[in-house]
Amino acid sequence: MAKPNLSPKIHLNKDNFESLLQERVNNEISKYVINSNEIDESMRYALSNPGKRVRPLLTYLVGDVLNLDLDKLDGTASAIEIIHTYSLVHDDLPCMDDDELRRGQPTLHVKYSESTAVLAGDAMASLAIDIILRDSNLTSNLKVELLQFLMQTIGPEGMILGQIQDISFETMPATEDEIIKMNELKTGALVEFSMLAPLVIAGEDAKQWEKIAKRIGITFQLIDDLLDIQETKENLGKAAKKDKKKNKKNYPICFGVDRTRDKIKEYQNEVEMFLSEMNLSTHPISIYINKLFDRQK
Ligand code: GRG
Repeated sequence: MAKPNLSPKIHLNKDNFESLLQERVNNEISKYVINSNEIDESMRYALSNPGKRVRPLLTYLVGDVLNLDLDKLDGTASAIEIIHTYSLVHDDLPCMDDDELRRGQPTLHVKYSESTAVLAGDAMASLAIDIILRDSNLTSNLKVELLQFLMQTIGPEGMILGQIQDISFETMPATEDEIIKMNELKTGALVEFSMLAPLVIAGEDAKQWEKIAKRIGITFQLIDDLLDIQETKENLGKAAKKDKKKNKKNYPICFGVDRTRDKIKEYQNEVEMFLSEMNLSTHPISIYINKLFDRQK
């Protein structure tokens, strides 16, 4: 008698992939924050608020293209969303962007306290690293490779550098190249990691994907900046129309909405061309990437 298949391969299609993958990563994350103390409670609060889960979805979708068993990506996808949530919690602090609303709920420091928000962010960084270290689906060599890449992504040459540039530019001028570089570091780096981590796990060449991921990462921030100007806080679930008041040097503030839209279109066309060259135009990854380019929140 044939053995029952305990881990059937999920067939992602254009109608089911988004809800299936969101549910998958939410389910994974809920396994890691289970204690009934204040730090776990505050992390659970931040992690269970309804984010779009863009980064883990990109990880799973690239993994699907590579025909990877999605079990091999669960730990990494969860770690990525946890790091992203940590960055939002710290970004919202009074000493940074000083925001009171995130994902439609009071920010963590408003709900709990500033010290809890600092510690919850720190704890999420440790937790994410620990999840990768303990992932029984990955070899030791892969864990080291992934963690080195993740540390470069989030560290003083990655997201943290981008964030400090963002803050510094509030009180000094910035060139177009500097603004694009800041976007690439503070936002693009983690998007790139999300898309390239499956290639590390699959042991495959990442050259073509690097070009795609870089453009999506930068564009994700350009769209975020446009939405800040054009949307309401009710739609976004976070503060809107704040960047100008804070003297932020983002792309639409410095170069206008039309030029920002042109820049987004230029990157979108290039990404579409790369995906088409890889015969992926009808794969869910292309559908999802187009959705990101057209997003309203
Ligand atoms: C090193 C992780 C880390 C943090 C320290 C605070 C900080 C440095 C960096 C902040 C980077 C940051 C918040 C960039 C903005 C990225 C961005 C566009 C966030 C919004 O992402 P969405 O739209 O949000 O995916 P949801 O809520 O849907 O997850």
